[in-house]
Amino acid sequence: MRTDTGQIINLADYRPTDFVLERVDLTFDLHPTETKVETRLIFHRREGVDANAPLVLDGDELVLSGLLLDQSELPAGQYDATPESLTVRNLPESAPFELTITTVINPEANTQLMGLYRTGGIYCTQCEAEGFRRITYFPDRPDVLAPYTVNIIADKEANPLLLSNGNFLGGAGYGEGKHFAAWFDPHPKPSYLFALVAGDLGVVEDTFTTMSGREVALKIYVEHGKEPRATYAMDALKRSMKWDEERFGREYDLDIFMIVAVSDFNMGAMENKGLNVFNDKYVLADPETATDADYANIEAIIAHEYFHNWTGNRITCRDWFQLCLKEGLTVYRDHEFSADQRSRPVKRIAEVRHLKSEQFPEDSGPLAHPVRPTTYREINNFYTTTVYEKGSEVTRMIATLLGRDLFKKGMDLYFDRHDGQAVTIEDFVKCFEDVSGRDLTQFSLWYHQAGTPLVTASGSYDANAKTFTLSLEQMVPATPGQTVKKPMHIPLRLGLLAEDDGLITPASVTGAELTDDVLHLTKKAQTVTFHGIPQRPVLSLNRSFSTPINLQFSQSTEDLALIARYETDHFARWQALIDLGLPNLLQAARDARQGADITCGSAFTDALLAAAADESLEPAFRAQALALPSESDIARELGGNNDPDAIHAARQTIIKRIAEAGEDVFTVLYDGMQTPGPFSPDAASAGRRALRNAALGYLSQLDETPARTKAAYDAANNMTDLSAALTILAQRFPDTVETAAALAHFRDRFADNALVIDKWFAIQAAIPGDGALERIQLLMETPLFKRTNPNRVRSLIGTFVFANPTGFGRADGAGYHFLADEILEIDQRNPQLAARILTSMRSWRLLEPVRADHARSALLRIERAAGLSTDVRDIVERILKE
Ligand code: 0A1
Ligand code: ZN
Repeated sequence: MRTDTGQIINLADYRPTDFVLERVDLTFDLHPTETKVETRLIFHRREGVDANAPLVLDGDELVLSGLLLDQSELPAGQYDATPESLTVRNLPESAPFELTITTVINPEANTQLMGLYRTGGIYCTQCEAEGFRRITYFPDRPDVLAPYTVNIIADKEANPLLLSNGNFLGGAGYGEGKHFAAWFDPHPKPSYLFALVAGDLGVVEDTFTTMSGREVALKIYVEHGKEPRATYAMDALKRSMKWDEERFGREYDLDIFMIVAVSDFNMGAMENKGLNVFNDKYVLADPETATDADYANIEAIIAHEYFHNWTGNRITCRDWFQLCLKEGLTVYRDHEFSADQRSRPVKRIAEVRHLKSEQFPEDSGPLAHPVRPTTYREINNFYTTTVYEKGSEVTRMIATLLGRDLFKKGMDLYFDRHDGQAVTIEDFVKCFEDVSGRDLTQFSLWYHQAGTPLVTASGSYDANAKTFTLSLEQMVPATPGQTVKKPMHIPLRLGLLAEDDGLITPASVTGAELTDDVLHLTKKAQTVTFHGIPQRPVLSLNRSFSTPINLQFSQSTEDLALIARYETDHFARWQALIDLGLPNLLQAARDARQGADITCGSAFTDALLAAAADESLEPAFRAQALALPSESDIARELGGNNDPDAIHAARQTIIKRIAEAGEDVFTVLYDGMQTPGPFSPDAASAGRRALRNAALGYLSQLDETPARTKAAYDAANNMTDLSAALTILAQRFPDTVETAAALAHFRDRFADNALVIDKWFAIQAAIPGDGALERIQLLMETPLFKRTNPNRVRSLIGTFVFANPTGFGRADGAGYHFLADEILEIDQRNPQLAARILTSMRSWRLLEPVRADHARSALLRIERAAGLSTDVRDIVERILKE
């Protein structure tokens, strides 16, 4: 394991390599514990580089077992090899030269799942961000692009399949029960996009004919017997390929596109050129074992990785500071794809929910960093919701500022201008400046300033002057390393709603630029006057969440109720319902803390139930409306001195009040929202299931016994309904025989399906209350708990620490100390996984003092432990920093 070196990498230190890599030839002789890798690299010295400059290659836990320069041995003094680097001196001044490097690595022992490792009996690689250097010495950085030839030799019986990037060149027997295959990828790529897979897998095959008429072979490899569960992923892939042609004019560029599903993977999936590797959770689905959410995730992640072929692979990042160049843009592209495939407003609501519950806390805590950071210690820790989701929001704002046509032109220019290059955020933004003539200097602060801007708004109507005046003020909070902030360019979509009906169009606007419905807030404080307004308007602000800000805008409950009922922007309707509900939840949490009675305003319940019952609204929207902000969302909004038990009690009481007020509505929905006929994962059917299960959740609050929910469990004929019923049983009736029976039944029925057993663990890990920790510890003793499988660890330990605030945050601090023990344990094997789970502590300073003290001492225990990985040390030190 790479332990901490304390080395900080700074963007300001970037400079190109001294040597240009012309081509790469790799030969792998695969063996579970002794794989021999022969790497032939052709370099030449970059023009202008000192003739004495040595070549320095990266390594990580490597041992050099052979080195040739132009096929000849080197004298000992001409090179130095350590596990972390290979330095070669006295290289030709200008002529190209060939370096042949031999390393021997042990895939079986690779528990970090970075580099070449074994999972489920197959060989598999993960090279982003710095995994390639665990295979061979190499200039392992994204601005070194070269075409690759890969030869794979392996035992034929155990590994009938030998895959790598690019197009298949050929294969043959290799004596002694071995065979080999050769692949060539003509598209110059950085090492992080390299992939190799070998083993024995089943396949689902199809073809896609591109817009210029080329036929591409599509193959999805899965464990034998799981082929039928990969057909939805194949369908999603074909839809993604078509969509990228239609929307962005992007055509696929190899003869074959492959996806391999593996069960041990640190992240969701990886966009290796022509050979994506996926966590099997995001490939495998059938109605019996996958929920509607699983289907939607598969569709989105298949699309995301495929879209990387252009945004990430053909045009890549100059350095890892530019990660958002590929990730923010590709998330934006997959969001747009899902919006087109499903319901745009419902998709937007889901995105914003996710952004607020994951990215906003990151941006307001000790781990806050700009979308384009300028310094890092461990790049693995920068695959964050800020880089991904806020990065996507920034791209969305460029589209909002420019409008659809100019945005498309800017993207076309980006693809034309930078194809085959490794570029920066500045290069990306320049394309949009060039096509629009707009100066995006101030806007670019979105990439450089961390922290969620707070916009305060107030409006007043002057009936005599027929004007509506809107005062806006922005404040960007201080974040680690950035205390002074400049005003940002904030594009606020807005609508002036008439109280009777429709939208009011102002005759003119002064004080700010308004393009269509986008108001440009660019100063610290700005007063905007809308002229020619015949009646008092109801202002709908930040429609579609056009900008990722916190908005402070006091609106009357009447105005919010009007927006909730009549806005044509359905996202704004949902937001208005949240704005009506949140004050009730916050007050309830404060009251619960004081032991006072909890109340809930009828304006909120009325509006919520009206939306739930409104048949003109799509069921998926109504289900979203009924899902109240989570306990963590409420904690974030409370902003400090938080007591998870009080928040839980408050939220539960409000849910009960809604259930009481809406019993009739929920009964009608539960009876009426059936989805007759065979299961279909389409968005409309999924929406009906979501609404029906939301209704069941509320109804269960009124039930004295689990009978109704248990009946729903018994009647379920798909995983969405089955897991929803089991979740309600576990949450609402945790200690009943019915719940115990359902949990046992679920476990026995799906014992041989790891992805479903992950759900079984997660459902139990989320059961609130003081007893949760003991439950987790018991579950860890069961033979089904597999410490080496990241999905399993995330489903049990991850769910507990991220999604069970009362159980994890119990007042005696035992949850935090459990986490500390687990982090130290996991870190020995898989630092990336440990560091990610540790981020669950990022908001510890918002806890009330007793819990905060326990949290601090658990964190200090981690910080003081010997032999921490760079990954964990980086996170723990940032989290603890004053
Ligand atoms: N580029 C991938 C995410 C990814 C990053 C790192 C990984 O291993 C440490 C794996 C995948 C994506 O955006 O999908
Ligand atoms: Zn990505």
